[in-house]
Amino acid sequence: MKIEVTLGDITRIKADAIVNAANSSLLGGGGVDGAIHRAGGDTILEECRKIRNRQGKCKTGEAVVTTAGNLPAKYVIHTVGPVWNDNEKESSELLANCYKNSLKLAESLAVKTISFPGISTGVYGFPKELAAKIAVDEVKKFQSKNIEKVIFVCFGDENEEIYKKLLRE
Ligand code: AR6
Repeated sequence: MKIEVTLGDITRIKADAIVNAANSSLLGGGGVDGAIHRAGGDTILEECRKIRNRQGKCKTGEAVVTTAGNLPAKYVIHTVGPVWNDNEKESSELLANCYKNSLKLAESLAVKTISFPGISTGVYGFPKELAAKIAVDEVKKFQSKNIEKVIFVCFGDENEEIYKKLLRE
């Protein structure tokens, strides 16, 4: 799998699947979640509602998929990151699960390209360097037949430098 790092708004990045840093309600919120629902349109929320009615809330670390509405993608994979709570081990495992479960779902949908935001690194307060290390480790560990490219989309120079440094190592 090729790994790319890019700076910008994830709603504008072309990829088969884009990952959303959602919350357990699956009914939208601020940050990247708000941007995805705004740019993608109502069909994403409608599908999220159906998933909610079927399975209830989405647990932390898990992932569900909807269509991508008006976004330049086929799917939005919604995953719920952990709120950083100083229990580094527990938070790290949960964040790793977000990447693992999103990649598994993408793989099952025969996705070739997938873009990730920095899950949990906004209002959920996860330290950015540790989050990027977990993201890169999980992608490198993942055995894929279908996924050709993973794009880490950074929303600020600081994050971009963190990923680039990790990928140089
Ligand atoms: N494109 C790419 N990255 C973005 C964008 C964007 N358009 N907007 C923000 N980011 P956050 P979380 C970055 O807070 O910490 C929501 O209300 C941002 O700079 O969106 O997982 C949900 O509904 C940061 O690096 O998500 C949940 O309630 C990263 O995306 C809660 O926030 C994640 O920031 C989830 O919190």
